[in-house]
Amino acid sequence: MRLSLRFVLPLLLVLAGIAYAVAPLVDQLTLRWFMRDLEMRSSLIANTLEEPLQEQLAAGKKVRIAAFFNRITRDERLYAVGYCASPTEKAVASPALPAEVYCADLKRWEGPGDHLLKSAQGPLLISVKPIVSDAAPDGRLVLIHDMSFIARRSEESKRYVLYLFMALGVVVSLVTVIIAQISWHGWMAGMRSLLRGEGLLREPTAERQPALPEFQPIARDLQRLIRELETENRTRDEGQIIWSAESLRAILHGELRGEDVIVVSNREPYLHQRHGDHIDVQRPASGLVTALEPIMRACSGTWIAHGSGSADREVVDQHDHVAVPPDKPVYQIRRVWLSAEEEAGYYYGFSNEGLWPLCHIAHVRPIFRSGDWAQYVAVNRKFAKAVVSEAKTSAPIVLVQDYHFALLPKMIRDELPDATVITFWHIPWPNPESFAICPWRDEILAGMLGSAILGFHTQFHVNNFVDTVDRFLEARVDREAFTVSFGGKLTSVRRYPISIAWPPEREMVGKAVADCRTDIRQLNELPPEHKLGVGVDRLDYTKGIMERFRAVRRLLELSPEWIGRFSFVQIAAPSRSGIEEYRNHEQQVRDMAARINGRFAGNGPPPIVLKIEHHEPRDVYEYFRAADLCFVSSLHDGMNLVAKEFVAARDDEHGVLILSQFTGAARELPEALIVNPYDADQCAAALHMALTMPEAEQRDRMRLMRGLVAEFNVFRWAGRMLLDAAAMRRRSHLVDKSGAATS
Ligand code: GDG
Repeated sequence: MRLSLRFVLPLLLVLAGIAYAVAPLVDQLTLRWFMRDLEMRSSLIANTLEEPLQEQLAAGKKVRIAAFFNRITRDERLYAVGYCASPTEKAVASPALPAEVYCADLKRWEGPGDHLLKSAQGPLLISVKPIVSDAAPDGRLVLIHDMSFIARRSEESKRYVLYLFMALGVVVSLVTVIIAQISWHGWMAGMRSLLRGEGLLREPTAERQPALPEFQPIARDLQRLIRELETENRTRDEGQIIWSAESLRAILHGELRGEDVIVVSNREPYLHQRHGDHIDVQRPASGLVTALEPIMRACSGTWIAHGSGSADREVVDQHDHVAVPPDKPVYQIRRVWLSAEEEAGYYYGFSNEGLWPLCHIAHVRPIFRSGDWAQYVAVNRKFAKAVVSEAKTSAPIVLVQDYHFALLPKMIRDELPDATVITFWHIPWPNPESFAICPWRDEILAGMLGSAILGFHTQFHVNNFVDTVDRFLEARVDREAFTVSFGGKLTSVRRYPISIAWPPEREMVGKAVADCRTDIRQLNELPPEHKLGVGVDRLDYTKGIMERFRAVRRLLELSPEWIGRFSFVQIAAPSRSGIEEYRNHEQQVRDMAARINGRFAGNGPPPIVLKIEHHEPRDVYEYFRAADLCFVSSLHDGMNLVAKEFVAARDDEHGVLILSQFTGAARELPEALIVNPYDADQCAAALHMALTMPEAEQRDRMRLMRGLVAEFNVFRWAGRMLLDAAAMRRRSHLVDKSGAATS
């Protein structure tokens, strides 16, 4: 409506202007017409009068002539009539002849020029016609017409012109408004339905008109164009996107249009544990779970995982589903049950005694048993079946997580050729020589290459993988595009550095830093001003916990002023305790902590506080906020999320991160104090530097690191992978189409 008014008002103004300009022209034109008519009329009257007038003149009856003229002027338009026999004589005329018209001056009213005379009665038109006889060779008949009727008519015609333009304006405006409204609504509805993929492309229904077949190709092209533009814009604007659960959800909704998203991981995001007569819900200590949980919340898909909680079977429905998170369910877990043999062979054996040490350079020998391998194959197949049964379409997007499922991508592709499998390998990938010791290396590589996208944390791991494939498989490797073509299928191998949710959940950082400092020190019986370091890990030999303790010992040796003034709290979540190597490692960690504490006993609080137990995430964050420093000393780590969590926890911009150079995180957080965990002296120096670092420097470093984690958060990690998958699906649709067109 506003649009219409915006158009109509100027239109009316323009029309009024035109009317104003046109009216005088019309006036002049009509005046000229009338004068020409009157001239003709005068000639006609003169011709008619000539004969009777000649007779009267010949009879010399001037009085009768005057009476005759009088009669004629009863015509209301003929104002006066007169006759001049010669310029020197007085005119014989009807009484109304104006004084300005006299015989001696008749030349003035003859010939071209203005013959109008303005009198008190109004304008008069003077017309002089020769009436010649032998007696009066210069005789002239004067006819004077009353022109006041012309002025009246001119007023009327001006009025009519104005009315005409007003009516025209109203009609044009009405037509404009009606057309504009109809077109706007129609156009908007059309565009809306077109953008929704409806309308022209939809089948006709009772309410909807049938689609015009000739418009369908145009509509399709338009839709495709719009989508391509959207995608291009998004790619161009990606740097501008503030990645959050909402923006991820919005982008995925637009890009994947509610497609079927399935996650497969060994570890489930929620375990149900029985404690006596009640069931507890536990969130496991796992970087992978920490990273994927927010994505599932954003996508509302299905997460397939090993049901390993003691009460897991009690809470699922008949399809082995349970809705989570328990307080506000938004997605579902599909639990897969494993026998003790399967778990022993697939999980503890091949995955954690074989692949885990194989991929980490932590100087623990991998153990490969054929029995474990058989279970690994069988369990991968079991999960592949679960994927097929959970898929709602023939082309789901399946996010396969980690080294437990190296064979799964190919198994899924064999069953669902249109599925898009994205595999993320959360741990490092070794160089080809190291990987070559695996007896089933070719099967593992071929299994992984069933993925459309294969992701690692760092470019270094990407390069190692591509080198390994190049060395051992008959595959075509493109090192520019980082793609591998194997068995006629293409896999894109890319770097997707994982991260954490940003901003951290409110309940994690809700408690003030000062309160965290006080409470944690009280809880651990430490003085209020005691310096505190913290480490949080699964109890795993790759995390370098012993190297960390060695560094603390070295600090106290090199800088004894810290004895009794500094303690290091190590939170270690028990992990894989079914494996001997892990049990031994736990024992070694306990022994070492005890030895160091023993050595410095009697000087106040112990240097090492070892807490081998599961902590709730909120408790972990409370430690992060209470500490002066956080020490991550992994011997080898894909990424290490603890480093990023510590940074996220410190909204006070204080605290120092000491970070092993062998973590993926070290590439992203150079403002941390980067150390070699094998170098105890260097680590001790870093500890001392952290404990004495001025607040301003702490703030500067922390600010930069927080900026990076905020920007490169887990939503970006997931979004980037899923957007790449969506682009890949679009490309393959195009290839399929052009293939069909040319075949
Ligand atoms: C693999 C890769 C990669 C630790 N103790 C407790 C606890 N945690 C949480 C931490 C953190 C997670 O566990 C550990 O994450 P990391 O990244 O450090 O390590 P991995 O478990 O080895 O994860 C690793 C990761 O996958 C992601 O791709 O970064 O390189 O090895 O979130 O806070 N959480 C709770 N209680 C604990 O006692 N609740």
